[in-house]
Amino acid sequence: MISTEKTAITNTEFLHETLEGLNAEPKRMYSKYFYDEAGDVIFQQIMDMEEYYLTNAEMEIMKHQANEIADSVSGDDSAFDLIELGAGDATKSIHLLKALIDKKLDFKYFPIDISAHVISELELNLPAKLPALNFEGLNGDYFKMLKKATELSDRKKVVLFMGANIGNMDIDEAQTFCAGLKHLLSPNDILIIGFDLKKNPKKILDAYSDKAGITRAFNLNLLTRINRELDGNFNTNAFEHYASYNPENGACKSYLISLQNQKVTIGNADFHFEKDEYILMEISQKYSKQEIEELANASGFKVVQYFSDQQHYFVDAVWKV
Ligand code: AVJ
Repeated sequence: MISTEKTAITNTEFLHETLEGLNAEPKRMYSKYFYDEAGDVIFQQIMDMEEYYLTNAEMEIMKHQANEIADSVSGDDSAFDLIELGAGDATKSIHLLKALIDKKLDFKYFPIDISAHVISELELNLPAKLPALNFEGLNGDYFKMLKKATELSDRKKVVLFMGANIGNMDIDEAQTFCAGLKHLLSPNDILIIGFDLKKNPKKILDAYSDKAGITRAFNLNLLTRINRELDGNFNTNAFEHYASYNPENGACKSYLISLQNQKVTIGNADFHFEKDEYILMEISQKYSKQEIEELANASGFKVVQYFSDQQHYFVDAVWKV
C-alpha cells in the first residue's frame, strides 16, 4: 500500500537525520520536522502572536501591492504557470491570485506542499474562494514537484517562495537551493521570494522568544514528536528554550539547553547530554537588500524589483532568470 510505504520512507529519513544530528558536535536538529499535526497548530499560533511581525508584514505587501506584483510577473502577458513552494492555506498568495484573475491573465496555479493534508484542504477551499481559478495541487518534495510542473507544460514559469522560508537555510544552503531552482527554470522565468530583513535586533529576538512561551512549545514539540515516532524518551521538562540574534551576521538561532546531565534513548541509540549543553534547533536568517542581491547573482538570477511593507521589515523580491 502506497500510503504505508510513504510513511515508512519518511520515518526512515526522519530517524536517520535525527540520529545524525544528535551524533554531530555540536548537536543539532532539523526545523523541517517541526511541522507535524501539533506543530502546524503551534505555528498557526506563532503567526497570530503580537511579536511575530513577519506574517503581518508580508500580508500587508500582498494585500496592498498585489496589482503591482501581478504586473511585474506577467510582463509580456504570455500564458504562464504559477508554482507556489510550500503553499500552506494560501492566505497570502490568494491576493496575488485574485489580482492575476482580475487582469484576465492566462495562468494555471500549482500549489506544492509536502503535506497531503494541506493540498486536500486547498482542493476543497480554493474553488469557493476563487471560482475562476485554474489550479492543480501537487503533493510532495519542492524540487520533485517543480520538475514535474516543468514537464507538464513548457509555458513560462513563475515560482512563489514566500513566508521567509528561505531563512531556515544558512546562506550557503540558500545559495545551493536557489541555484537548484534556477537549474529547473528557463530564461525569463520568475522567482518571487520572501526575505525577513535585518532590523532592530530586539524586534527580531522578541519574535523568537515570546513571553507566552509559544515558540518554546514549538521547539519542544519536536522532542515529543521524536518520542512518539522514533521511540525516544526525551523529558521535555529537562530542556529549556533559548533564542539568540546576532546582528553582525543576521543569524537568528533557536536552541534547546539541557538543564542537567542526562541520557536520552532513541530506539536503541543512547545520547548523553551535559548540563548546559545545547541542541541547535533552527536558524532564521535575516538579510540586507545587498545580501539578497548577492544571493540572487550568486545563484544565477537578476533582481527585478522589491516589494516591501511600510516599516521595511520584510521584502518579497522579484528575480528573473
Ligand atoms: C516559517 C521558517 C519562516 O523561521 O521565522 C517561527 C518558522 N520558527 N518561529 C521562521 C518559525 C520560530 C519561521 N518560518
